[in-house]
Amino acid sequence: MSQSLETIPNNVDLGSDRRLQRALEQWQPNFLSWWRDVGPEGFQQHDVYLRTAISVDPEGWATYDYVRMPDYRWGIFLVPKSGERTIGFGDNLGQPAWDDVPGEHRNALRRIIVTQADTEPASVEQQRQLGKVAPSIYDLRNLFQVNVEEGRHLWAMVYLLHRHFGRDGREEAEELLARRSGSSDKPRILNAFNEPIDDWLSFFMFAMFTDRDGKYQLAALAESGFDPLARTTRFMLTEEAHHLFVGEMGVDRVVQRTAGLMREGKEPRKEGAIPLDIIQRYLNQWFTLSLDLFGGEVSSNAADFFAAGLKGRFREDDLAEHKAMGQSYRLEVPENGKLVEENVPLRNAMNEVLRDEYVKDCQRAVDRWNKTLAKNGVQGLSLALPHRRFHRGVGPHSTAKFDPQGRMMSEAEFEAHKDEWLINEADRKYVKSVMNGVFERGKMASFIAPPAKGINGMPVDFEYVRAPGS
Ligand code: BYC
Ligand code: FE
Ligand code: FE
Repeated sequence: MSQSLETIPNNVDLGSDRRLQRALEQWQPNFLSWWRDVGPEGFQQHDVYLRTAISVDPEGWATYDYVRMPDYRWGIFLVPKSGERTIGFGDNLGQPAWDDVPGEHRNALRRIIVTQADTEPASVEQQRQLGKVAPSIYDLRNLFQVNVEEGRHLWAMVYLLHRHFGRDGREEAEELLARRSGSSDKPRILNAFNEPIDDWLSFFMFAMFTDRDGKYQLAALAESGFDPLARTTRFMLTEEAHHLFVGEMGVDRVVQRTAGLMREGKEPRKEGAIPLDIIQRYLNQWFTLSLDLFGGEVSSNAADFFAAGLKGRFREDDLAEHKAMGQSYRLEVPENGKLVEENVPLRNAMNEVLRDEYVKDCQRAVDRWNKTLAKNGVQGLSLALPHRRFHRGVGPHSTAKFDPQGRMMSEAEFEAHKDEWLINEADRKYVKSVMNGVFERGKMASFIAPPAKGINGMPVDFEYVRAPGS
């Protein structure tokens, strides 16, 4: 049987608020049927060695044990209040942070929370078919770990909607279970969350690049003047670190396998590994889809969110000033077929300011992958981030075409080269052909090197996922 409400691990004193309890009690069975319908396919009765958040104590916030996914204890945890927090940026700088939603910011906050929330179930839906073709049971377990935690992130946002947004919040919480990734009539809100993820290279790229957008968005919301949002996103970031690890190291292991074969003078394709040019196209595709998630380069929404104290910058505390007034940000934007310089008021460029931090972090990971290539004796070949103007679907750069170096080109030129730069049909077909489920302890699929170590001190060949009755 699934959890009852009393067993929801939480540090928000759920038991004391009858109205909230009722709302969550109604939502919970709908969540579980959503999970059964569109959650991970085929492994619901398996025992999975999962981490479960049980408190906010940095020393012991999680336990590890075998759990069947529908029995996972999706909890609600907010980082505890520390003294009297004040708003750290914008027009309300220095005023006490809000414990409740100020009327004038209600719509904006609801929109931010719903947008954040929508990505969590979306990603679970996108990844639901991956289990069957997992490259190892170590990876299978990591996939499910990410999936259940995205489920918990949905709980975290639904708690805010139920607790602070009344009937509107309850309606939004239902809608979060009604939209579907990739659906034509009820799609998920943000574009990257409607893209298919049906092979593990896409999954690793997604966890690397798209979950990493999550890290930066959550970090910006962790600065929020709406204190419950700040405290819940802070705790979400604790879990997020593992998702990013799964992505970055997953790609690294794919690269390592390919490089190892190249060093031995072998052709990666002949060995069921993934050639570097395909890896590069997957990187190009997922990096640019994820760049779009930061919103337009020039955004009055972003300026309003910052001014109101709803969404700050990455590590706002480390910055020298917190008003972002009287400053500008230099952008190059396409206009009538060429790039022109524009000076944008800094507040209107907040999406781009956050994207800058993100791009730096992505570059660090690409440098790591290139080190892996070099360590394996691969000379003269490397991976690279494409220019941030390339293949954009949101913002001014989406109005023109650019190559991966950021040079503007005609639509026809772009079309002629598209298959060299973005995932093409042959790539998809090939990558799919090497996705064969490997479920023997310690064994790895042909396209990936084993991880350096296991999970929670367990060996790499630990039985991370157990079939029912075994
Ligand atoms: N797709 O003013 P603009 C995560 C819309 S990931 C489709 O530039 P704004 C996770 C926009 O809504 C983190 N539409 O945008 C990862 C607006 O529409 P209206 C998720 C888009 O508002 C992996 C119009 O275009 N969290 O947690 O400044 C697994 C003009 O846009 C897109 C958040 O996103 C797009 N990509 O910025 C699991 C945080 N981008 O007003 C989980 C909350 C923009 O014209 N969200 N539009 O109808 C936000 O802070 C903002 O909504 C955004 C957009 C940063 C996303
Ligand atoms: Fe998440
Ligand atoms: Fe995540």
